[in-house]
Amino acid sequence: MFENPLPGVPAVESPFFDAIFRNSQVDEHTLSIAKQLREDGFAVIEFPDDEFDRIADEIRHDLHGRYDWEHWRATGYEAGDSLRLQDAFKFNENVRRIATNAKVIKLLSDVFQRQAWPFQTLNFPVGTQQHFHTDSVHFSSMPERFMCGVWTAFEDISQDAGPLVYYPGSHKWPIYTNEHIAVRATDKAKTVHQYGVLWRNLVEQAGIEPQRFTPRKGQALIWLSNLLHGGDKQSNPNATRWSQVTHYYFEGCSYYTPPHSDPFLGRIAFRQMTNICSGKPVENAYSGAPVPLAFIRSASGSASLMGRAKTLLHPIKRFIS
Ligand SMILES: O=C(O)CCC(=O)C(=O)O
Ligand SMILES: [Fe+2]
Repeated sequence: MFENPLPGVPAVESPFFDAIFRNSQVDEHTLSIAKQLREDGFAVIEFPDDEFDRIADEIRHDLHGRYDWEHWRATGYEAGDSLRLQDAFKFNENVRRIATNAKVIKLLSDVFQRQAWPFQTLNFPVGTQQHFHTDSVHFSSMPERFMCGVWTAFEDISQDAGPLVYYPGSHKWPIYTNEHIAVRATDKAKTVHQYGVLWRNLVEQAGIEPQRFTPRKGQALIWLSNLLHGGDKQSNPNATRWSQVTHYYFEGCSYYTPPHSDPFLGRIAFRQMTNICSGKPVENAYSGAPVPLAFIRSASGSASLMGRAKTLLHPIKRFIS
């Protein structure tokens, strides 16, 4: 029996991928998704819920009145803003149902070979026009890469609606944090700006082109934490792009926000996360044991312990040109 010498690397991104999956019980479909994620950083699935169509329609109907459409049409659209509703699972059972879908959670857990749990939902009725970024900047883990997103289409999505864009293969690049771009957490404005500069340069240097996700209703795209992705320019102001993203972490990690952290200055912006399935807080852990609360408090210091997952960096309002 193969004993994985790197349990702190997601199986899907491990140098021991072949040996891990040769010995695992995963089915053909799961293995094929794992291979696509490993190679491209993303994979497309049919959302595994027999009642998906009805649920998607109900969510659209129920959330419609919660967005400030008037303001968005007047100024938001031109400014590259989006309409978004964070953590609607707290009051909408269908949003919760999508986020806690047991088949999706099993798929992710099999692919990473660690238990997945959802921690945040975002519901979008229109394109986000959000600058491309890696989610590992917003939601990181120690060890790194134990996070992913599942983006699900609630309607057929066309090119003019500002679809999701992503750079296949970019997940294989290193994860860059403050020390690499020579900034400190205390210098917030500069930090945000410099990550954007880095991403643009990385893409240019690699000479890779983005792909666009123009799915049918019910298709979902899974991305790995370091895949560069964002929202394309919405060229048709009347188009909608109803969708839900659920972000997942995996158990046995510490959860933190790198741009707000300088570990070598003793500052770590820990997050106190809640598992949407259980409604319970999840302990920050390191190599098999919990991180003491006193340490979390002192390391978080001015970075302040996050009570819940939030998008901490203001999305950079610049669409992909
Ligand atoms: O839907 C989009 O345009 C991007 C969403 C995104 O980046 C995220 O949820 O992590
Ligand atoms: Fe993202």
